[in-house]
Amino acid sequence: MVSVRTVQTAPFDGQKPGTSGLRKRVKVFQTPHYTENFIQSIFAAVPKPRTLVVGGDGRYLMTDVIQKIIRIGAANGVTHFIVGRNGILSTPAASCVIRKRAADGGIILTASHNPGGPQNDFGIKYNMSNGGPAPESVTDGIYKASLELKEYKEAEVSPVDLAALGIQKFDGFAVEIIDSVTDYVELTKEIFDFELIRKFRQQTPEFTLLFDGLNGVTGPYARRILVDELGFPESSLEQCTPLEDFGGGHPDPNLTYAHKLVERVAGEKISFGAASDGDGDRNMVLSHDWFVTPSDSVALIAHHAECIPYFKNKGVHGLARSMPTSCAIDRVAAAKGLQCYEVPTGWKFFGNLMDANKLSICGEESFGTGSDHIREKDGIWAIVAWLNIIAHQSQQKAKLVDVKHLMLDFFKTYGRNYFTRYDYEDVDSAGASKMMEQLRALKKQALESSDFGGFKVSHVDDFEYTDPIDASVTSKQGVRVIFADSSRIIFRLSGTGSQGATVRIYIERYDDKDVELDAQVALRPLVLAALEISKLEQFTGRKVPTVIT
Ligand code: VG1
Ligand code: CO
Repeated sequence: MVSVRTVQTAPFDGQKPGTSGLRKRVKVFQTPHYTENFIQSIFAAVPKPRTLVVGGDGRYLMTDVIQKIIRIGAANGVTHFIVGRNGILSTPAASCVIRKRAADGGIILTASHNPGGPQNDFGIKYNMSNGGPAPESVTDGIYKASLELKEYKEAEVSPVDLAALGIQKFDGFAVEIIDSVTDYVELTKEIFDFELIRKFRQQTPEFTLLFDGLNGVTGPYARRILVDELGFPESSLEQCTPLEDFGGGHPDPNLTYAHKLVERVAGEKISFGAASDGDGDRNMVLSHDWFVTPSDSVALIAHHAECIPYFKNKGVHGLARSMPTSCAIDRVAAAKGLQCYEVPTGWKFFGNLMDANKLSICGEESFGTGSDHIREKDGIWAIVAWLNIIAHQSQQKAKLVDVKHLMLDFFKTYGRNYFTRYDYEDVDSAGASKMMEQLRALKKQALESSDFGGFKVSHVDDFEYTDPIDASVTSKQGVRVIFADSSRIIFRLSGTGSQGATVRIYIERYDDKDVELDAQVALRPLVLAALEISKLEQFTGRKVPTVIT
């Protein structure tokens, strides 16, 4: 057995995983013992893993932390580490590898769409043997362990060569370095009709594609799938080299941070533009004449699911969305006679439903879309799903059915759920908490007697979720103000930031007649109502949002 040393330490405050793992400034993770403490707390709280998948989005500090995980993991009973080459595994690829290789769990190193580099963010997340993020019962256990920790154990081994594919044997454990992309590409090929997409691309030269990896982890995955497998030209890829600091950018696929893509798609009249975030689980889809909201995207995929071989073969068992996500997908579920679940924000809440075979397709308004093929949201999956649908529809109609026409057709069937989200980043935490307290105290009667541009309030609550499978209850998930015409305003605080607080306001309105309005115009009266109800400016001092999506 390899020799193990025990290191004395003291607990740190605040090692509480948020919506998706522990996210802090790199500098915090560099505090002596900070990272080791958290890793040891994971091993103290989760069912003892013997086979553990390790990888991340390539951001600054990642390879150092992988070496620490190997040392501490080996000292805590892990006998087989499966690590992406050079540490690289996108979040969906890590989920895929855990499932495919029947690992006991995985540690994913990412702060997702948060900027990277020495001055920015790092993150650590634990996934269970189903490939999905640890549920709250487990993350609460990790936090509790972190508060009581007095020592950690580490195996005394020299650093592992993360670049050499194959198995490296140590005394009592082994480290297997795998290609970062292969397992994931194989799974993707089983899900979609690659042959159909290839044929469509060959026969439709006017269909142009541009994918922007935002210098996150998805570049190599996109190249293998879009270029090598589907035959799109190399020039369809932009910013597809993973960089430690994402080139200094914000690897978040939305209209604000993916502006290079947005400008090129508009300027060059590109038919299909797409982007993914730092760790590859988010996606954005647009064309030169249409921006697809994530809420509409998942609804459209659900509507057309049967043209995707995976769903054609397995069937669609149910749909779901996070609470703030627009209700477009509910309409698809109703039309297809499927159950539609509403869960709190965060992908971890979909896992139980998927494991119980009650959920096939789901999404979040925050550019997260996915299915039960894995237990994470999956950026590339969503993009290929769109290509599969476009190829299929175009074949059916014997002409190019583009993004805009797909969406307009969808609205003709279901009407349109206009949606927008306003984010106020890095606001004073005390002010943000006071604002939420005030919102929690709101009463329907009081709101009804005020006038919000003619909107009548029908329901106010702080969202609480009871998991239909294990009956666990998650409360205080966001204040909802629902109006008589089904419009909604939702207020919640982010659980992924590393500094201050981020206030999110989600606004939605349904219209079955005017479906081609500008969303900001269509939602303006509700935005004003939201600002009035929340007294946001009074509590936070902010006049304008940092990001509108
Ligand atoms: C945000 C999104 C949420 C998403 C989470 C993780 O959380 O709103 O929908 O699941 O990020 O996504 P919050 O608590 O900041 O609103 V990712 O791509 O960071 O793993
Ligand atoms: Co992400």
